[in-house]
Amino acid sequence: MKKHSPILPVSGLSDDLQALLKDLPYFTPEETFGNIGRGDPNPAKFDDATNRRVGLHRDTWKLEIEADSEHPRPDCLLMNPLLEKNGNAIDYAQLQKIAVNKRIAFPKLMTCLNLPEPLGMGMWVGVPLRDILMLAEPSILVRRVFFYGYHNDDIEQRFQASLSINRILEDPPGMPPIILCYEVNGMELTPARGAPVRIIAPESYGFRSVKWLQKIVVTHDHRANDTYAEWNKGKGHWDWGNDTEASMKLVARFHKPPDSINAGQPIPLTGIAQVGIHGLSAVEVAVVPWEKEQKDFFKLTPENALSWKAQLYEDADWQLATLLEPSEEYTHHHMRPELKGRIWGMDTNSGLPSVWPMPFTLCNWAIVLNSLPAGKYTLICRAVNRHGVAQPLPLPSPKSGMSAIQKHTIVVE
Ligand SMILES: Nc1nc2c(c(=O)[nH]1)N[C@H]1C(S)=C(S)[C@@H](COP(=O)(O)O)O[C@H]1N2
Ligand SMILES: [Mo]
Repeated sequence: MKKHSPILPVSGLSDDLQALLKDLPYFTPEETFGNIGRGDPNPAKFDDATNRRVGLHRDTWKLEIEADSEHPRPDCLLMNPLLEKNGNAIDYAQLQKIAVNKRIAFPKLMTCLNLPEPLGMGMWVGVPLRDILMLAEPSILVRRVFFYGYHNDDIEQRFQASLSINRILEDPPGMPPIILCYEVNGMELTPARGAPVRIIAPESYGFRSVKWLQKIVVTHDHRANDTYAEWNKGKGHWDWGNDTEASMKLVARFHKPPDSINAGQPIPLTGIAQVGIHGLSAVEVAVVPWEKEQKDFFKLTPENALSWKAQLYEDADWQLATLLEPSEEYTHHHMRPELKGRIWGMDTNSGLPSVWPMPFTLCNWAIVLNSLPAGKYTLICRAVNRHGVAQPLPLPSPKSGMSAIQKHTIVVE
C-alpha cells in the first residue's frame, strides 16, 4: 500500500512545531553551508593575491578544454581545443557574455556521498556545460568528459570527476542540465563554494560538482576513473571505492531532536528530507526500544554485507509525518529580474516548483508524537518514494550514498 504524507503550509501546523521550524531555513546561508574540498593549502582559504596568481580570481580565471593526450589521435578528439597557449581559453568575462542568453538556474541540495547529512541547499545559476563544450568542437570519438579542480598540479591532490558526453549534451527526463556555475543563492560563489566557477551536476552527489574548475578533458575512454572511485581505498573501514554512477538517495533526518523529555508530554519533531530521483511521498517516524549505537556496517564481513535487512524496521509502528509546502523563498528567486523565466522546473505563475516535493531538493517535515512512559527509546525516521519504496531501499549500500535510517536516543523522564 502506498503511503502519502499530507502537505501543509507552515501556518497549518501547531504552534510548537512552528516554533521548531523557525530556525530551519530552506536555502542555506553561506555561513552555515558545509564545505568539502581537498587541498593543502586549501583553495577555500587562499587570499586575494594567491587567487589572482593561480587563476582563481574572476580577473585571472581561465578554463581550458583539451583532448586526452594519452589517446593515439588527440588531434581527432577536439577540432578546436581552448587553450591558454593558443589564447582562446574561456575567461570569466566571456562566460558572463554567454550567460546573458544562456543562463539557467535550478534548486539542488548539495550532499556528499560519504556523509549522512546534506551540506546545504542552493539555487545555483550558471551556463549549460554543453554550450561551452561545443565551442571546442568535440568529435565523434568523444565518449567521456573529465573535470579538474585547481589542485590538479600535485598529482596526489588531484580532484577529478567525469560524465558521459551523452549526459552533458542531452538531459534525461526530469533533470536540469549540467552547468558551469558562478552563483548560488543570489551571491557570486565564494572561495569555499568553488569560486569563480564550478560544475553543478543536479542528480549526483557532491563529488561530481568539481569546485575551482580550471580544466576539462575530453576522452574516448569510457571509464569513470574519478577521485571518488579510487580515493577511499586503504583508509580503514573505507577499504573500497565508491559507486560513481550513483544518483542522490532519498533520506529523512531529524532536525535537532531532543535528548530528553518529560513523561506525559507529546513530542514535537521536525526534520529534513533529501529528495531522490523518484520523489518523496511520505516521511514516517517510529519509536523503538533503545538500541546501542549503530554498528559499523562499513567493515566488510559476511554478516555486515547482509546486515541492511535488519535495518528495515519492518515491524516498527511507523507514523506519517506532515510534509511542508515549498518555501516562499522560491518565489523570491522567481521574482529576481535576472532569473525571470530561467529557473528550471518552476511554475511560471506561482514561481513555485511544478512538482512537489521536487527531486534533488529538500523537503521539510514535522510530526507530534504521543507522550511515552518513562524510559529510554530510539527514535527512527524514514522517507518513502513515489513508488512506495522506503529508505534505506532500493540501494542500502553506503558506497552508493548514505541511506541508512537515522537513530536518535531519547530519554523520557
Ligand atoms: N576541486 C574540488 N572540488 C570538489 C571537491 C574537492 O575536493 N576539490 N570535493 C567535492 C565533494 S566530495 C563534495 S561533497 C562537494 C561539496 O561541495 P560544497 O563544499 O560546496 O558543499 O564538492 C566537490 N567538489
Ligand atoms: Mo563528497
